[in-house]
Amino acid sequence: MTLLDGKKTSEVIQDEIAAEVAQIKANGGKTPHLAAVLVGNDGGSVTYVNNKVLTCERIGFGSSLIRYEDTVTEEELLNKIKELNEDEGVDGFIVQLPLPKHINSNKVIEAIDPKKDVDGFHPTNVGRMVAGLPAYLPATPAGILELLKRYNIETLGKHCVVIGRSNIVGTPMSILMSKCSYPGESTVTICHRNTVNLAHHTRQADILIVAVGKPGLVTADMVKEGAVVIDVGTTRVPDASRKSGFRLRGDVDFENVAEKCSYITPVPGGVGPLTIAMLMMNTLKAAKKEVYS
Ligand code: L34
Repeated sequence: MTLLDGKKTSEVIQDEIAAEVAQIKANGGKTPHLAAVLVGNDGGSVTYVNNKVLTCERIGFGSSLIRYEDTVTEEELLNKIKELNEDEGVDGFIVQLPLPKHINSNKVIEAIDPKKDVDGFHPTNVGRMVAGLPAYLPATPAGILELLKRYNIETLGKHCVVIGRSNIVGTPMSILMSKCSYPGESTVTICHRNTVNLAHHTRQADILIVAVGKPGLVTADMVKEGAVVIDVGTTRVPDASRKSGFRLRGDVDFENVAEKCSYITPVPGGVGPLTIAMLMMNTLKAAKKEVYS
């Protein structure tokens, strides 16, 4: 079994980006700038966004963090997005999800200029991705592709089973794994809460990608010997022995599943850090006007 080391891979990618940024600056180019909008104080969201801002600093990007109480109105948020769309200093920006219930996330996402949508959530980028046109790919699926690529994992002709159909991970992941270029060329099955006999499907998987947010959902009996297992879940569960009072758990029963796998991602230190690295990659592309000229 080989551990897919997301933390290390993320650092390698960050170093590559940092070198390119240094080059851009040395040539008198503009410093890439990412802005992040964070609403409320959800512990996970605060951590992830802080990690994004810290990573910007580490690799030489400019960054701005715009925070709102969870009482912010949709109108205030839409006004900020308009401002960020027009701000020439900002190459790309994200609105961290989830948003409070009184705000329509789809409306917020649709307000973002697709050229600055480095999360790849705007329907224009989603459509362009599906059509195989240049687009910002959502960071988590892009991170998983990058991991498969950097560990030289064969995907052609493999059966890839994706559990979860979210707009952020499951749906784009399933599309990307079926594309006709590496990593892709897989036969894809999408499972979700109404799938009958989930284990029947997961046991057919050469590559199993789990993005549900239910700790321990995937047990050893559900996994084929030699499968590649990608665990996207990062749920905080209470843990009195930790100073923080919680620990992170993936959707996969790691201890027992790991013994059966050829490759597996840990949680933490798997897909999470790569999500951040790929957001940086998208921001660099935005600054270089690589996706939209
Ligand atoms: N707009 N909303 C928007 N864009 C995104 O790309 C996200 N996502 C998901 C939630 N909402 C979003 C993230 O940023 C999930 N996500 C994310 C990002 C980073 C990490 C996990 C999820 C991460 O860094 N995980 C670390 C542990 C961090 C910790 O200590 O809690 C890990 O090793 O898994």
